[in-house]
Amino acid sequence: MQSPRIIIHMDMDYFFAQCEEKKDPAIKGKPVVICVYSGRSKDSGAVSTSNYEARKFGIKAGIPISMAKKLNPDAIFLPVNMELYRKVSLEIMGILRGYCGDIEQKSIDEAFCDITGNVDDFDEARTYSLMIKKEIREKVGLTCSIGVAPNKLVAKIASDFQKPDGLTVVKPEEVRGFLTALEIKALPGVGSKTGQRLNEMNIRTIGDLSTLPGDVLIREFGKARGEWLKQASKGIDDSPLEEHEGSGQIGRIATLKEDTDDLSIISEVINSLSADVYRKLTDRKIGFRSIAFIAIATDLKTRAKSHTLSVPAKDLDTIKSNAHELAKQFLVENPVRLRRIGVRVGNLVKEKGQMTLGDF
Ligand code: DGT
Ligand code: CA
Ligand code: CA
Repeated sequence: MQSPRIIIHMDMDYFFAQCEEKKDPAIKGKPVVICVYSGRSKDSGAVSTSNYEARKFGIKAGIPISMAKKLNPDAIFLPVNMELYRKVSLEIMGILRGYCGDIEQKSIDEAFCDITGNVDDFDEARTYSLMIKKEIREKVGLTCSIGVAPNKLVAKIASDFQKPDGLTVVKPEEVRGFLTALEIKALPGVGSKTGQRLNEMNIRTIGDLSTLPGDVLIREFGKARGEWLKQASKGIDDSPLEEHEGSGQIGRIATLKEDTDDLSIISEVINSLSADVYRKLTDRKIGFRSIAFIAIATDLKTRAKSHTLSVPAKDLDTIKSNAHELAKQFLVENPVRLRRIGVRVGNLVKEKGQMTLGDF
């Protein structure tokens, strides 16, 4: 039998509002509301998000700012500051990349990581996730919630299960039991319309949904959607990670057989990581402008050393020679023993010119 994948879904807690709390600790503990002002009149616009104190008053994403002000006039109302949130997001994604071979960034505050190759089993995945949470808390100063499961679907549901600052691990044999009692709206992709229709059919929980015959679902929702609902209700999801989503980087990370500062051992691993990265590049017919050597020392801190080329390249030799040089420099500058190392290329370019985020 094929061994299960181990997938992490990380989602930051009340992200925009938490960034603001971090920036101005004086507002922490008070209700904080982040607003998108439309500019039409003083309070026209909608709430982007709110912290958990504000949510207690019913202030949540999507409601009009005027309504939020009625629900709690004393709350702290702030305009969105995307520049700040993007900067924080970059830091967080950088930390995640240090832990995961493959990462798929889904939005500004969430990502999937495949850690199958980084841990032996789901128990170790729990410890690993705690390390990620700790590093994000210590370096960025923010909390997140993590779900660990054999696929993206269940990992996403799990990350939402114990918010904020949560960690939920669902082993393969626990998937069905975990989902059974959850309301159907916990399934990502089941919106209010599908939810309402299912409620009319007397389906309230994911367990209820899993007992419906597939052909009933297909008749009701069409073939593709009906089949998806049936599979999802059983926690089945084979969708792969789309690693490059929004990231503009391709990288591979491996754990060394033992902690070392021996350049000859490290060089060998660099060769195989470079070959992996090169394969991914050629699959997608793209080139790169920057190369980084990633080092995770025994203190588990992720450090990177990178180099930008004057012209784009797409060959294996350039990846390898630069990665070797960067590793050598790194070890001269940092007298540490390494636990994991990685090779990453960035500033990806298509045949013609620079890729934009929209290309991913
Ligand atoms: P959470 O995950 O429940 O602790 O809370 P958030 O605020 O992190 O919610 P999430 O993950 O759905 O969204 C991440 C950020 O995206 C959030 O901090 C603000 C923004 N956002 C979410 N929903 C909306 C919306 O309806 N409108 C706008 N403009 N921004 C939104
Ligand atoms: Ca979030
Ligand atoms: Ca999110």
